[in-house]
Order: sequence, then C-alpha cells, then structure tokens
Amino acid sequence: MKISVLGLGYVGLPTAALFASKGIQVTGFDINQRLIDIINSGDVHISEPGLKEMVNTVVSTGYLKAVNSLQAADVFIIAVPTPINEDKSPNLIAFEQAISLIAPILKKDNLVIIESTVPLRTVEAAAYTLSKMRPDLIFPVQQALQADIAIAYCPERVLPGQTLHELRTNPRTIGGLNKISASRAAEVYRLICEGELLLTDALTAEMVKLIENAYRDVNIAFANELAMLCDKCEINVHQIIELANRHPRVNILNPGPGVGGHCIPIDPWFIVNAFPEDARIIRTAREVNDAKTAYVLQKIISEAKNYKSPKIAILGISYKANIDDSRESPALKIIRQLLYLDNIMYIADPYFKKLPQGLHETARLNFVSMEEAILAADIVVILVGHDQMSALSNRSLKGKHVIDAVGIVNILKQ
Ligand code: SAJ
Repeated sequence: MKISVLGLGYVGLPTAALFASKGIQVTGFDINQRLIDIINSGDVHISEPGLKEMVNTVVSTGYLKAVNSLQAADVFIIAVPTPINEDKSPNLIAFEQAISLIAPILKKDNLVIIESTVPLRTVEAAAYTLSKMRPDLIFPVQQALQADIAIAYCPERVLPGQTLHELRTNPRTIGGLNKISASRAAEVYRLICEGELLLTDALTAEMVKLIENAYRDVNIAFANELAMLCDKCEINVHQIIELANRHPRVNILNPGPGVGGHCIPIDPWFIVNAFPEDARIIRTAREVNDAKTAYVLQKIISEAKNYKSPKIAILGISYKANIDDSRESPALKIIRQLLYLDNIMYIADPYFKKLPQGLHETARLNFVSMEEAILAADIVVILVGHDQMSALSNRSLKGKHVIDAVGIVNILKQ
C-alpha cells in the first residue's frame, strides 16, 4: 500500500512519519519547498517530542519522502490548513486545491481521507467536485453503496506537544460517505492507532470535530468571564475556582489571556457561520475569549499610565504553557498592541531562543531571560503558565506591579 499525505504541517508530518514507521511507503506532498528540503534532509520544521528522531529514521530508510508534485497512491490523506478569513468565514482555498490535485491521478479503488477540520458537508461537496472532474469514476455521492472511490472524514484530535502519543492512543471518529468508505479508512488507521475507532457517517464526524473544539472554547470562556467578574470585585478567581472545583460535579478550567492555537479560536466560527441565528453560546464564547485578551491589554495600559516611561516585562509568548508554539498567541497580540505605545518591553519565554517571526529586537523591544525581564521592569505581566515560571519567587516580584493572567503568583514560593 502507498500513502500520499497532502500537507506536511503539525498534523500531516507526524501522521506521515507514523505510517512510514510501520513500513508503509509514504510520500508527503507540500507546496513549501523549504519544508520539503528540511524533511528530506531528515530534519523537522516543528518541534514535537520524538518527531525529529522518527522522521530522521523513516527518511533515511526510504519509507518517507517529501515531494512538491503529488504522485499516484492507494490512499490520499488531506491534512492542509483550513483557516478563517478576516470576516470569520471559512477559508477552504488550500483544501480545494488539494482536491483538484488529487482528481487527475485518482484510480479505481483509491481511498481519500480528509483530516483537515472542515465546515459541515464539505466532505460530500468534495466528492461532488471530484465526480465532476472525473466522470469516468463512480464516487460515493447520494448514498451510493457501490463506488470506485472511497471517501472518509477522519478528523485529528491531537494536542500539540503530545501529537505522536495521541495519534497512537486517542479514540478516533471515522465518518464514511458510505459504509465501505468508513471501514476502509478504519483499516488504514488500525495500522497506527491503538485507540478505539468509532465508525459513523461523514456529516456526523464533521459535526463531532467542530463541537469538540467549541465545547473547549465555551468552557474556557466560562473561566475567562469569571476572571473578569472576580477582578472587578477584587476576589481571587483562582481561589474561587479551586474551591468550586471541590464540588464533585464542578470542573472549571483555568482563565488565561484569551485563547490561542490553530484550532480552538478558529473552528467554532465554522459552526457560527453555518448557524448565525442559533449558535448563540458558541458565538458568545468566542467573543468572551477574544474580549479577555483586550481586557488584559487594557489592564496593562491603565497601569502603565502611572509611570513616566513604563518598563514592562512580558513573561510568556507561546499560545499555551510548556510548548514553543506561538500560533494565534494572545501574548503576541498583546505585545503587538503595546508596541504602539510609549514604553519599553522586556520579553521572556524559556521556550524561545529569540522573538518569533514578525517581531524584531529594538531599543524598546528586548528579548531577555525571565530574571532580567523582572529586574528591569516596573510592571510584570505573566501571560503563560510555563512550569519554569513556578520557580520564580514572590521575593523577585517585590516592588513590581504584577498582572498575572494565568494564576502563577498564587503558587509561588516566598
Ligand atoms: N486554555 C485556557 N484555559 C484552559 C485550557 C486552555 O485558557 O483551562 C487556552 C490555552 O492557553 C490555549 C487555548 O486555550 O491558548 C487552547 O489550548 P488547548 O490546550 O485547549 O488546545 P490546543 O489548541 O492545543 O489543541 C486543541 C485540542 N482540542 C481540545 O481539547 C478540544 C486538541 O485535542 C485538538 O486536536 C486541537 O485543538 C485541534 O487540532 O483541533
């Protein structure tokens, strides 16, 4: 069996490497030549525990090859990004390109698997597009029981930082456009997945993926709203949550500076877009989580007004704790806004060696260690709760105005 994976990003590359590690011939297609060169040299462009070693092995043994022109295969797995546009509508350009690349090289008995998060009924629409482009083949549209091509939606649900482990062990929803498509996709995932494979139809699987991320967003929004209420009446939200969570059926998440990452701030919009009147809680949660970033920014700005030339330490730039990923990071949004104001910033994050792309060191924007940042600053802003931050002490923060968006100060030693 030959597998072609389209899109060698955070999901595509680990998936391709895992199949290749099982002795399957895998080609990984990407439009970015830089990624192709890095991967073919046995290296990786993303940091994920165990990934570099695995890619190095499967490239050197010849089981994985990155290519810039899609080749015929038995199974195609689409893992390209599906972001949102400025107006929050889905941007399916990369996905549609992937479908048109597959169309001319499809052969009878091929299986097409979609892993990218997509709006409802996208999988069925893709099958229609393919059937128009390849009238010589029968596709599983209109409940067709017999078809030449199998098509299934198998969304990923891995947590960045634990991708390889979760790819192997998480249960997986597998939604076929017909029953054969689902069972053929399950046979493929069985090769790499020890978790339960839950077979259903494509539309159900599309909705399951979207609501998983919306569920998380709504729950984080609850914690963030609570944090803003508690802040207004000067109650410690972290203590409130700790005590409330001692109730046997309450489990409130942690407030933060807003929600980042490549999925949770984006996918709920696919639902809101499809149901603008009815998806009220999901829309509000998105708005609350975005408003939390603005709330933290405003707190920094009002405190900075108390200083003639404010010096601000920003601790944490990743989108969440204990990873070096800054996609959609609320911290970066806050830093960019503060650049418009008259202050000096000292940025620190033990997971980064330098400022992420798009930010450059200047006299007003310094990338330093946590200790240096605290020492230099009047205002210390904690935006990510990396484990290393719990090694800070209350003594080191003495005399500083601290704005703690994640509740680190509560657990610091003296
Ligand atoms: N966050 C909080 N408070 C919390 C938990 C998270 O503010 O209590 C914030 C984080 O700091 C971060 C954001 O939410 O900014 C998202 O972090 P996350 O750890 O919840 O999720 P991701 O984006 O790293 O990965 C998510 C996961 N989805 C769910 O947990 C429902 C993952 O399983 C999915 O595979 C992934 O999105 C995806 O690709 O969809």
